[in-house]
Amino acid sequence: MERTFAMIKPDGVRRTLHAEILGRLIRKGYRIVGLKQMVISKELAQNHYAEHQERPFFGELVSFITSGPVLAMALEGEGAIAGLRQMMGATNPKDAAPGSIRADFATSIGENVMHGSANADDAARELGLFFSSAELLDE
Ligand code: FUP
Repeated sequence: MERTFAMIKPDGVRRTLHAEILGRLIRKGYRIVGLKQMVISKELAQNHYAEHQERPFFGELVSFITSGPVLAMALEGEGAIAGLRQMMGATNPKDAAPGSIRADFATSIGENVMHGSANADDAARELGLFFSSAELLDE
């Protein structure tokens, strides 16, 4: 069993895509072990996206992700890290596989509806940034 961090970004929350996206994740078989709608602080955003801090889009990325509430999730399931990435599709919605969340709901690379941890190290780091262990269901 793996755990991964997922998040509906402010564009997806503003568009009330909660049920659509949670429905897909639950039907896939993932267990929602943590869930909260929250506004990300600038500090948390900079930490979460630290790997991009030298990139030209970093300022816009931080300002977008803090622009309104996100829905933060901890998901559990077999192969959940890679499986979620497959369900999300490529970062740029124009390259995302047909039927993926980004292909179906997003048009812009900056506002691409959803985040999912890229690998096991990121999953552990991001789950720790967003959730305390008391907020997560037991295994
Ligand atoms: P992903 O793991 O698919 O979310 O993609 P990245 O970690 O590469 O990028 C994180 C976020 O930075 C993306 F969701 C959107 C933003 N981004 C841009 O705005 N422009 C880019 O060229 C690349 C990423």
